[in-house]
Amino acid sequence: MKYCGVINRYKKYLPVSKKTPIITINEGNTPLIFANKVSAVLGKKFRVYLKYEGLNPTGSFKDRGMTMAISKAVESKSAAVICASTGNTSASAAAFSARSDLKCIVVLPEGAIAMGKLAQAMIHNARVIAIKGNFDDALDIVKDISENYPVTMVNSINPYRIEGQKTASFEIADYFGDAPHFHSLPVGNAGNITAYWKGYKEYYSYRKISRLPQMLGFQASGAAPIVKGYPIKKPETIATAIRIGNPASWQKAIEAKEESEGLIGMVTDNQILAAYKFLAKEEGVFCEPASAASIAGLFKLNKSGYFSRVKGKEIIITCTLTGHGLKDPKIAISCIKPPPVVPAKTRAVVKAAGI
Ligand code: AN7
Repeated sequence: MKYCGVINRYKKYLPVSKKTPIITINEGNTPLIFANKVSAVLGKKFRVYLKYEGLNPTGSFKDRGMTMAISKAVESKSAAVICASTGNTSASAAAFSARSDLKCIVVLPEGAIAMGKLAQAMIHNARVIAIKGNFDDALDIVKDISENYPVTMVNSINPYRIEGQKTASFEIADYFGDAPHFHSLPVGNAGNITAYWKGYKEYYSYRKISRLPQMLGFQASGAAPIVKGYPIKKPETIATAIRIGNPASWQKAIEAKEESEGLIGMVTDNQILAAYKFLAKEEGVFCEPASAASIAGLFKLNKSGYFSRVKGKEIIITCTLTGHGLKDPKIAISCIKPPPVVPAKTRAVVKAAGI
């Protein structure tokens, strides 16, 4: 059967009708990759799978929610959409707007967006505005504008975003024929953990799965308002995607944690980078730093003995790798030594290669 994006595939579970014009770039249908070496770290009975959302058309999970938000914006005859973003939302909003006739306005924190994401928003022809403030300031402004001007907000406060993003849980459940035992993912504005939990709960209510996973969400320790219990005025982390001090879906994230008997924890930038490099070096999977928080979190929990209490023969853990590594080439390059430069001679190359 030909694949035409998440709305076509999961229409039954989404608030769309025959009248909804479906704006799609064939998002979704991303691979679940078995992570042999991550699993080995946790122990024999653990099977860790990576939901590689970096393989979406704009390189992040945001496309799942954006196909819904933009389709509904077009259905309601909106002329323009607006979002605040740490980068990926803007890249996705710009791309889906380009496919429709929507004007796309993007408000970004100046100097805090990974280069790939900024390039995407601009090449897809969004009106990009950088503010002298952080993501939380940008979100406040965008809320204000969408309440007072005829523009549709496409941040994850827009309920259609969450609806689209929940399809990632459906794909995982369809793959295994049931839910995983644990699901780990990074938490920024907390839209995605909200969406995944909603998806799993809906599938459970339709009896498509026989159990619910425990949700494990991870913030960066310099931007961990939910863990600390108060908004962070000046969030800081190398994982710019999740550099958020006052998440919009804060309460929903707490519900996901409590209802699923999971947890929301935090990982340091060093732990994030270690997991990021581990995935690249040991699994051949390149994700952006924020995405690696899901694996850094697993490693941290594992060290603390969290998984040793888990009963069962085979424990399936899925981890969302939310964005592609190429989004943030600067970070990758800063993690490695520059290559040696040698004379243009076979002998010199052989020697430098250590053959
Ligand atoms: C790679 O693009 O908030 O907890 O404005 O880009 O649903 O916010 C991005 C968030 C994780 C956190 N990983 O997801 C934005 C934005 C990556 C991300 C998150 C983001 P949420």
